[in-house]
Amino acid sequence: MDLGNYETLSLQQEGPALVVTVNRPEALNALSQQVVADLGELVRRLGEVGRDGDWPVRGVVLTGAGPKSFVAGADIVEMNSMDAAAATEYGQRMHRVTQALEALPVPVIAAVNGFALGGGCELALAADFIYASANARFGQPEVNLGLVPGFGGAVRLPRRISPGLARELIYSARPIDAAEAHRVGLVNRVFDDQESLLAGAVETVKEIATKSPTAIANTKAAMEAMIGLDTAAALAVESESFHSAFTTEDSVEGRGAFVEKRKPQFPGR
Ligand code: CO8
Repeated sequence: MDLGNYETLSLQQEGPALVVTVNRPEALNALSQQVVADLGELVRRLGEVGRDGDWPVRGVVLTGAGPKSFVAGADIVEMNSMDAAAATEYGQRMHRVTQALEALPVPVIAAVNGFALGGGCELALAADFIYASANARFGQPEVNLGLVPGFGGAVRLPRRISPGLARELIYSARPIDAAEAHRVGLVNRVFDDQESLLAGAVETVKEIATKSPTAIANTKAAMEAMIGLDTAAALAVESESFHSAFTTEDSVEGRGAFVEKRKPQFPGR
Protein backbone atom coordinates (compact mmCIF):
# COMPACT_ATOMS: atom_id res chain seq x y z
CA MET A 1 0.00 0.00 0.00
CA ASP A 2 1.40 3.40 -0.98
CA LEU A 3 1.06 5.70 2.02
CA GLY A 4 2.78 8.65 0.30
CA ASN A 5 5.62 11.00 1.24
CA TYR A 6 5.12 14.07 3.36
CA GLU A 7 6.95 17.31 4.08
CA THR A 8 5.96 17.37 7.75
CA LEU A 9 5.36 13.73 8.67
CA SER A 10 7.75 10.78 8.98
CA LEU A 11 6.35 7.30 8.64
CA GLN A 12 7.90 4.17 10.04
CA GLN A 13 6.38 0.71 9.83
CA GLU A 14 7.08 -1.45 12.90
CA GLY A 15 5.50 -4.77 12.06
CA PRO A 16 1.73 -4.18 12.05
CA ALA A 17 2.12 -0.67 13.55
CA LEU A 18 2.51 2.48 11.50
CA VAL A 19 4.36 5.09 13.57
CA VAL A 20 3.47 8.57 12.30
CA THR A 21 5.68 11.37 13.62
CA VAL A 22 4.76 15.02 13.26
CA ASN A 23 8.15 16.36 12.30
CA ARG A 24 8.55 20.09 13.00
CA PRO A 25 10.63 20.01 16.17
CA GLU A 26 11.87 23.58 15.56
CA ALA A 27 8.27 24.72 16.21
CA LEU A 28 7.54 22.05 18.84
CA ASN A 29 5.59 20.19 16.09
CA ALA A 30 2.88 22.86 15.88
CA LEU A 31 0.11 21.98 13.43
CA SER A 32 0.87 24.30 10.53
CA GLN A 33 -1.49 24.24 7.55
CA GLN A 34 1.02 21.95 5.84
CA VAL A 35 0.82 19.47 8.74
CA VAL A 36 -2.97 19.53 8.55
CA ALA A 37 -2.83 18.92 4.77
CA ASP A 38 -0.29 16.11 5.19
CA LEU A 39 -2.30 14.45 7.94
CA GLY A 40 -5.42 14.74 5.79
CA GLU A 41 -3.78 13.01 2.83
CA LEU A 42 -2.22 10.27 4.97
CA VAL A 43 -5.51 9.54 6.73
CA ARG A 44 -7.33 9.47 3.39
CA ARG A 45 -4.92 6.79 2.17
CA LEU A 46 -5.17 4.86 5.44
CA GLY A 47 -8.93 4.73 4.93
CA GLU A 48 -8.23 2.07 2.29
CA VAL A 49 -6.74 -0.33 4.87
CA GLY A 50 -8.75 -3.54 5.07
CA ARG A 51 -10.18 -3.27 1.57
CA ASP A 52 -10.31 -6.74 -0.03
CA GLY A 53 -9.06 -8.29 3.21
CA ASP A 54 -5.68 -6.52 2.96
CA TRP A 55 -4.49 -5.22 6.36
CA PRO A 56 -0.92 -3.89 5.93
CA VAL A 57 -1.47 -1.66 8.98
CA ARG A 58 -3.26 -2.86 12.13
CA GLY A 59 -2.79 0.28 14.20
CA VAL A 60 -1.43 3.81 13.98
CA VAL A 61 0.86 5.31 16.61
CA LEU A 62 0.77 9.09 16.39
CA THR A 63 3.66 10.96 18.00
CA GLY A 64 5.84 14.06 17.79
CA ALA A 65 9.50 14.50 16.86
CA GLY A 66 12.02 15.25 19.58
CA PRO A 67 11.96 14.76 23.31
CA LYS A 68 10.21 18.00 24.21
CA SER A 69 6.86 18.07 22.48
CA PHE A 70 4.10 15.93 21.02
CA VAL A 71 2.38 18.92 19.38
CA ALA A 72 2.38 22.43 20.92
CA GLY A 73 -0.89 23.41 19.26
CA ALA A 74 -2.09 25.08 16.12
CA ASP A 75 0.63 27.20 14.53
CA ILE A 76 0.14 30.53 16.29
CA VAL A 77 2.58 32.34 13.98
CA GLU A 78 0.61 31.29 10.88
CA MET A 79 -2.70 31.97 12.59
CA ASN A 80 -1.57 35.49 13.46
CA SER A 81 -1.61 36.50 9.79
CA MET A 82 -5.06 35.03 9.08
CA ASP A 83 -8.39 36.76 9.11
CA ALA A 84 -11.34 35.16 10.91
CA ALA A 85 -12.61 33.41 7.78
CA ALA A 86 -9.22 31.85 7.00
CA ALA A 87 -8.67 30.81 10.62
CA THR A 88 -12.14 29.26 10.81
CA GLU A 89 -11.50 27.36 7.59
CA TYR A 90 -8.18 26.15 9.11
CA GLY A 91 -10.13 24.86 12.11
CA GLN A 92 -12.69 23.16 9.89
CA ARG A 93 -9.96 21.42 7.86
CA MET A 94 -8.59 19.99 11.09
CA HIS A 95 -12.12 18.97 12.12
CA ARG A 96 -12.27 16.87 8.95
CA VAL A 97 -8.87 15.32 9.72
CA THR A 98 -9.87 14.40 13.27
CA GLN A 99 -13.14 12.89 12.07
CA ALA A 100 -11.30 10.90 9.41
CA LEU A 101 -8.94 9.61 12.11
CA GLU A 102 -11.94 8.48 14.13
CA ALA A 103 -13.38 6.79 11.03
CA LEU A 104 -10.23 4.75 10.30
CA PRO A 105 -10.77 0.98 10.36
CA VAL A 106 -7.76 0.53 12.66
CA PRO A 107 -7.09 1.92 16.14
CA VAL A 108 -5.05 5.08 16.58
CA ILE A 109 -2.90 5.50 19.70
CA ALA A 110 -1.57 8.96 20.53
CA ALA A 111 1.90 8.52 22.08
CA VAL A 112 2.34 11.85 23.85
CA ASN A 113 5.88 12.90 24.69
CA GLY A 114 6.15 16.37 26.23
CA PHE A 115 3.68 19.14 25.34
CA ALA A 116 0.20 18.34 24.04
CA LEU A 117 -1.25 21.83 24.17
CA GLY A 118 -4.27 23.31 22.39
CA GLY A 119 -4.45 21.65 18.98
CA GLY A 120 -1.95 19.06 20.21
CA CYS A 121 -4.26 17.94 23.00
CA GLU A 122 -7.13 18.02 20.48
CA LEU A 123 -5.21 15.82 18.04
CA ALA A 124 -4.53 13.33 20.83
CA LEU A 125 -8.24 13.37 21.74
CA ALA A 126 -9.08 12.22 18.20
CA ALA A 127 -7.05 9.05 18.81
CA ASP A 128 -8.78 5.98 20.23
CA PHE A 129 -6.68 6.30 23.37
CA ILE A 130 -3.61 8.05 24.72
CA TYR A 131 -0.34 6.80 26.17
CA ALA A 132 2.11 9.32 27.62
CA SER A 133 5.69 9.68 28.76
CA ALA A 134 6.32 10.97 32.27
CA ASN A 135 7.20 14.45 30.93
CA ALA A 136 3.87 14.89 29.10
CA ARG A 137 1.88 18.08 29.70
CA PHE A 138 -1.72 18.38 28.51
CA GLY A 139 -3.64 21.61 28.29
CA GLN A 140 -6.06 23.82 26.40
CA PRO A 141 -4.40 27.23 26.70
CA GLU A 142 -6.47 29.01 24.01
CA VAL A 143 -7.93 31.52 26.48
CA ASN A 144 -4.38 32.85 26.96
CA LEU A 145 -4.64 33.98 23.32
CA GLY A 146 -8.20 35.28 23.57
CA LEU A 147 -9.27 32.20 21.62
CA VAL A 148 -11.30 29.07 22.24
CA PRO A 149 -10.53 25.44 21.37
CA GLY A 150 -10.90 25.15 17.60
CA PHE A 151 -9.83 21.62 16.70
CA GLY A 152 -12.50 19.78 18.72
CA GLY A 153 -11.30 20.19 22.31
CA ALA A 154 -14.54 21.60 23.71
CA VAL A 155 -16.35 18.63 22.17
CA ARG A 156 -14.02 15.74 22.93
CA LEU A 157 -12.32 16.70 26.22
CA PRO A 158 -15.58 16.57 28.25
CA ARG A 159 -16.21 13.10 26.79
CA ARG A 160 -12.85 11.76 27.99
CA ILE A 161 -12.72 13.35 31.42
CA SER A 162 -15.43 14.78 33.63
CA PRO A 163 -17.31 17.69 32.05
CA GLY A 164 -16.56 19.81 35.10
CA LEU A 165 -12.82 19.17 34.93
CA ALA A 166 -12.83 19.82 31.17
CA ARG A 167 -14.45 23.20 31.78
CA GLU A 168 -11.93 24.03 34.53
CA LEU A 169 -8.98 23.17 32.27
CA ILE A 170 -10.39 25.11 29.31
CA TYR A 171 -11.38 28.21 31.38
CA SER A 172 -8.13 28.31 33.39
CA ALA A 173 -5.66 27.08 30.73
CA ARG A 174 -4.08 25.03 33.55
CA PRO A 175 -1.82 22.33 32.12
CA ILE A 176 -1.87 18.92 33.76
CA ASP A 177 1.07 16.55 34.01
CA ALA A 178 1.13 12.90 32.98
CA ALA A 179 0.31 11.65 36.48
CA GLU A 180 -2.81 13.81 36.74
CA ALA A 181 -3.82 13.00 33.15
CA HIS A 182 -3.58 9.33 34.05
CA ARG A 183 -5.53 9.77 37.28
CA VAL A 184 -8.42 11.56 35.53
CA GLY A 185 -8.60 9.00 32.72
CA LEU A 186 -7.24 11.12 29.87
CA VAL A 187 -4.21 8.83 29.58
CA ASN A 188 -4.33 5.04 29.75
CA ARG A 189 -0.68 4.38 30.58
CA VAL A 190 2.37 6.42 31.57
CA PHE A 191 5.90 5.35 30.56
CA ASP A 192 9.23 6.47 32.00
CA ASP A 193 10.58 7.94 28.78
CA GLN A 194 9.95 8.45 25.08
CA GLU A 195 11.63 5.20 24.05
CA SER A 196 9.52 3.03 26.35
CA LEU A 197 6.42 5.04 25.36
CA LEU A 198 6.85 4.23 21.67
CA ALA A 199 7.79 0.63 22.39
CA GLY A 200 4.68 0.27 24.59
CA ALA A 201 2.38 1.71 21.94
CA VAL A 202 3.84 -0.56 19.24
CA GLU A 203 3.48 -3.54 21.58
CA THR A 204 -0.21 -2.77 22.04
CA VAL A 205 -0.71 -2.66 18.26
CA LYS A 206 1.05 -6.03 18.02
CA GLU A 207 -1.36 -7.43 20.61
CA ILE A 208 -4.33 -5.96 18.73
CA ALA A 209 -2.94 -7.47 15.50
CA THR A 210 -3.49 -10.98 16.88
CA LYS A 211 -7.27 -10.29 16.97
CA SER A 212 -9.84 -10.15 14.19
CA PRO A 213 -9.27 -6.97 12.15
CA THR A 214 -12.86 -6.85 10.92
CA ALA A 215 -14.19 -7.16 14.47
CA ILE A 216 -12.03 -4.26 15.64
CA ALA A 217 -13.01 -2.10 12.65
CA ASN A 218 -16.63 -3.01 13.24
CA THR A 219 -16.67 -2.17 16.94
CA LYS A 220 -14.66 1.04 16.44
CA ALA A 221 -17.20 2.26 13.87
CA ALA A 222 -20.11 1.31 16.11
CA MET A 223 -18.61 3.01 19.18
CA GLU A 224 -18.16 6.20 17.14
CA ALA A 225 -21.71 5.96 15.77
CA MET A 226 -23.18 5.55 19.28
CA ILE A 227 -21.83 8.86 20.58
CA GLY A 228 -24.69 11.15 21.51
CA LEU A 229 -27.44 8.58 20.97
CA ASP A 230 -29.91 7.60 23.66
CA THR A 231 -29.68 4.10 25.12
CA ALA A 232 -32.23 2.49 22.81
CA ALA A 233 -30.69 3.98 19.67
CA ALA A 234 -27.17 3.08 20.81
CA LEU A 235 -28.22 -0.50 21.52
CA ALA A 236 -29.72 -0.65 18.02
CA VAL A 237 -26.32 0.37 16.61
CA GLU A 238 -24.66 -2.33 18.72
CA SER A 239 -27.14 -4.92 17.52
CA GLU A 240 -26.57 -4.03 13.87
CA SER A 241 -22.81 -4.11 14.46
CA PHE A 242 -23.06 -7.54 16.11
CA HIS A 243 -25.15 -8.87 13.23
CA SER A 244 -22.66 -7.71 10.66
CA ALA A 245 -19.71 -9.12 12.70
CA PHE A 246 -21.50 -12.47 12.85
CA THR A 247 -21.55 -12.71 9.06
CA THR A 248 -17.78 -12.20 8.58
CA GLU A 249 -15.33 -14.95 7.65
CA ASP A 250 -13.35 -13.82 10.72
CA SER A 251 -16.27 -14.71 12.94
CA VAL A 252 -16.72 -18.13 11.31
CA GLU A 253 -13.00 -18.76 11.87
CA GLY A 254 -12.93 -17.34 15.41
CA ARG A 255 -15.91 -19.33 16.65
CA GLY A 256 -14.75 -22.48 14.83
CA ALA A 257 -11.21 -22.23 16.23
CA PHE A 258 -12.57 -21.97 19.78
CA VAL A 259 -14.71 -25.07 19.34
CA GLU A 260 -11.80 -26.95 17.72
CA LYS A 261 -9.43 -25.79 20.49
CA ARG A 262 -6.93 -24.14 18.14
CA LYS A 263 -5.63 -20.62 17.53
CA PRO A 264 -7.71 -18.67 14.99
CA GLN A 265 -6.19 -17.56 11.68
CA PHE A 266 -8.34 -14.59 10.80
CA PRO A 267 -8.72 -13.98 7.04
CA GLY A 268 -9.52 -10.29 7.64
CA ARG A 269 -12.83 -10.41 5.79
N1 CO8 B 1 2.82 27.65 17.09
C1 CO8 B 1 3.92 28.10 16.43
N2 CO8 B 1 5.16 28.05 16.97
C2 CO8 B 1 5.30 27.51 18.20
C3 CO8 B 1 4.19 27.04 18.93
C4 CO8 B 1 2.91 27.11 18.32
N3 CO8 B 1 1.79 26.63 18.90
N4 CO8 B 1 4.62 26.58 20.13
C5 CO8 B 1 5.97 26.78 20.15
N5 CO8 B 1 6.36 27.35 18.99
C6 CO8 B 1 7.72 27.72 18.60
C7 CO8 B 1 8.18 28.95 19.36
O1 CO8 B 1 7.71 30.13 18.74
C8 CO8 B 1 9.70 28.79 19.28
O2 CO8 B 1 10.11 29.19 17.99
P1 CO8 B 1 11.44 30.15 17.84
O3 CO8 B 1 12.58 29.30 18.36
O4 CO8 B 1 11.49 30.41 16.38
O5 CO8 B 1 11.21 31.33 18.69
C9 CO8 B 1 9.89 27.28 19.37
O6 CO8 B 1 8.63 26.71 19.01
C10 CO8 B 1 10.25 26.81 20.75
O7 CO8 B 1 9.27 27.31 21.65
P2 CO8 B 1 9.62 28.11 22.99
O8 CO8 B 1 10.92 28.84 22.83
O9 CO8 B 1 8.42 28.90 23.37
O10 CO8 B 1 9.85 26.89 23.99
P3 CO8 B 1 9.65 26.91 25.58
O11 CO8 B 1 10.20 25.63 26.09
O12 CO8 B 1 10.16 28.16 26.17
O13 CO8 B 1 8.05 26.91 25.80
C11 CO8 B 1 5.81 26.19 25.38
C12 CO8 B 1 7.30 25.82 25.38
C13 CO8 B 1 5.32 26.43 26.81
C14 CO8 B 1 5.03 25.02 24.77
C15 CO8 B 1 5.58 27.47 24.54
O14 CO8 B 1 6.23 27.30 23.29
C16 CO8 B 1 4.15 27.77 24.27
O15 CO8 B 1 3.47 28.30 25.15
N6 CO8 B 1 3.66 27.47 23.04
C17 CO8 B 1 2.30 27.76 22.65
C18 CO8 B 1 1.35 26.77 23.26
C19 CO8 B 1 -0.07 27.14 22.92
O16 CO8 B 1 -0.58 28.18 23.29
N7 CO8 B 1 -0.76 26.27 22.18
C20 CO8 B 1 -2.12 26.46 21.79
C21 CO8 B 1 -2.16 27.19 20.51
S1 CO8 B 1 -3.81 27.68 20.07
C22 CO8 B 1 -4.48 26.26 19.49
O17 CO8 B 1 -3.86 25.22 19.39
C23 CO8 B 1 -5.89 26.38 19.09
C24 CO8 B 1 -6.28 25.28 18.16
C25 CO8 B 1 -7.47 25.67 17.37
C26 CO8 B 1 -7.13 26.60 16.27
C27 CO8 B 1 -8.24 26.60 15.32
C28 CO8 B 1 -7.94 27.52 14.17
C29 CO8 B 1 -9.00 28.43 14.03
